[in-house]
Amino acid sequence: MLRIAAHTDVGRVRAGNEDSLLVSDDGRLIAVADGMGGHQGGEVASATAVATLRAEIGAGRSVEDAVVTANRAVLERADGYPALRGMGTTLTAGIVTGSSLRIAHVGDSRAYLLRNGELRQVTVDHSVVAELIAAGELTEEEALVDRRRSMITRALGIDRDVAVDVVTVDLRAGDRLLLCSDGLTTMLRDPAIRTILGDAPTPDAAARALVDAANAAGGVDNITVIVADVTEDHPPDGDEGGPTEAPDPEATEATSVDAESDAESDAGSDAGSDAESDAGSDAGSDAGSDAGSESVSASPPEPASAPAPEGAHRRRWWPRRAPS
Ligand SMILES: [Mn+2]
Repeated sequence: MLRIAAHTDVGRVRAGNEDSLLVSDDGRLIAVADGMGGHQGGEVASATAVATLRAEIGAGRSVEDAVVTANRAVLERADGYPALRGMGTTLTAGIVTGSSLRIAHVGDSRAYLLRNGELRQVTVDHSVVAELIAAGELTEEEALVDRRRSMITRALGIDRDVAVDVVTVDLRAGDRLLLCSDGLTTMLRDPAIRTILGDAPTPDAAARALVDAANAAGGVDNITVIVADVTEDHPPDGDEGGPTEAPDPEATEATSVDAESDAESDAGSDAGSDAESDAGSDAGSDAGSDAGSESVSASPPEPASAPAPEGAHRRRWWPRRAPS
């Protein structure tokens, strides 16, 4: 089972926190979502995604089906609210089943595994820079300062169909898991994350230390982390599956861990100028040695055409597919 701590922080630049997180009461379901969109859109999108995820898992759906439903929920939430149009969110969700963690993932939030002192990213970023790195057109170093670094190639809330990556991690006692939004990973490189994660005595200490370090490095974005330690005893295998009636997303509320915030100044605009060229091919999805990876509900790619939705500042949608 997991011993979990979660922490979210507005950072030092943004005016509001558009990240959402979820830790279920039974400690089996964890998720991070990073919203995008003007006005309240980003907050609404990420909160809608995690609330829907929780409801769907509660209704017995698989984690990947729950993410597909969360996509529709974000889309439908914007219906009739022009201010919310164009909102979207990442979602990285993990559920413990038996002795493994099944992760469903869309966007550039991340899941990491720290095992025997080694840190491994177990999700693939759905971002322009990750695709360029995979294509050999950009180095990791160049990506850090590339103005396209906040552009994502997959998100919930953009299209009726969404491709969801699924990664399964076999858990071992002593493993430490990290789910985080890009507000952590744009501030801290993997070696720094590994050191902080490895040194902290408890998940709570690790979560706080990671947020503190991201803020110390600038805190230019909202920072959300969930740290989970795998302990010896696994609970009886949970039930995943078994159809039930449709859940009401409004009936549940996402767990949110509020953090002290020192928001100041203006959210500013790191929105660079707009799209050019082609985002290149899909990033390969080699999630590492003992993590199986697959993709579900893939939809055929459509030609890029529409511009990024107005108001989608900060986190930006890369319009490889025309938003419906
Ligand atoms: Mn972010």
